[in-house]
Amino acid sequence: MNEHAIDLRSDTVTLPSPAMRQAMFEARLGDDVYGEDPTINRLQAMAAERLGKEAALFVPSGTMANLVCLLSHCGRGDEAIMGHMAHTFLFEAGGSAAVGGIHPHTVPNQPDGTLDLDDIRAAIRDPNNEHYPRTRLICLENTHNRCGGAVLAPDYMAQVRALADDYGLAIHLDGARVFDAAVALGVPASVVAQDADSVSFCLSKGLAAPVGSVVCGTEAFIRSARRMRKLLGGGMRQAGVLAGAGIVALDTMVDRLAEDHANARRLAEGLADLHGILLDPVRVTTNIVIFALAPDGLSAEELVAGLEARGVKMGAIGGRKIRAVTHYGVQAEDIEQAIATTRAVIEAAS
Ligand code: TLP
Repeated sequence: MNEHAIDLRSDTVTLPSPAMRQAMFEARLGDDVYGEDPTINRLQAMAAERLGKEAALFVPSGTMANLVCLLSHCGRGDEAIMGHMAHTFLFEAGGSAAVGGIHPHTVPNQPDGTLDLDDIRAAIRDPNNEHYPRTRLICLENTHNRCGGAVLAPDYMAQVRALADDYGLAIHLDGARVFDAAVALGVPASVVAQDADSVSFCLSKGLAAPVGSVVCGTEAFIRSARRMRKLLGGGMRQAGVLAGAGIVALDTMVDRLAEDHANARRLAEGLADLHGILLDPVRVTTNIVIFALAPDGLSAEELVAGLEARGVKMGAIGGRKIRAVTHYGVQAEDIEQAIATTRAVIEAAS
């Protein structure tokens, strides 16, 4: 067995590279609430440029990034349309409702992460009917976490944009893994984000920075997001120590995401060959592998416990499903080890 645990629970477990630690040590700092931290200002300018937007804002987490965006787009009682598997709906503690009084209106996520255009259209309210909340926003997620890292294609995004324009709605893109989408599509991240009014992305997932996310949009939108960040307590003073790592992440960690995608595909192929694992490897196009266990075998919790006892970590995500995520801390040989260990746990139980 490898001496180190092979941790496939999430790409959030990545540790900063030596170059990031050095950049953190050397970062020039100032008070960012005064807008005076040169390292944060540089990261924000880089992020806006990469995402093709006018301006950007550094925030502590992906959760806060999405929340400042929703609070900037919607007032109390306004409605935001989102997928029933959206991270904003499932895993952000209901923040937009709790803090912003925003009414989430879910429509089904298709297995490829999209929302059916007819479902979106049917969810949009008649603004002249006083019984209804006012529809303001459509939220999309790219790549889509709970849909197995699925990538939304630019032409799908363009169709949602046209629909949103017909009804005067804004689009927010939860792009926590937007660079994974860009690498998988072979396009710049600005193309992935071009049809969204606002986009959030995480530095602390596949890009391996220790902390931080960035919100991008128009100058006016970012002024509002900045106010919302303050309201949430997310103004962080000399946070250039964090942004320094973020700059290195943008400079050095984007192209290597292709390695994570190859590792995820290999993991999916290896797992799909095992008895009792239900998985179509062709659907794995980025760094997330979600598979199900056949009804007559081990439960997800049992398989995860068996793996952990042998030094491989994956996440049971409800029902008979398990998630494994590849990242900077996982090498090709770890993937072979993870497949062999999964085979051993399944064989030991049968
Ligand atoms: N996702 C985490 C968990 O919360 C599930 C993970 O391990 O994948 N948007 C998307 C699409 C995300 O996947 C996540 C985190 C977030 C937003 C929130 O980011 P953080 O954790 O920085 O608040």
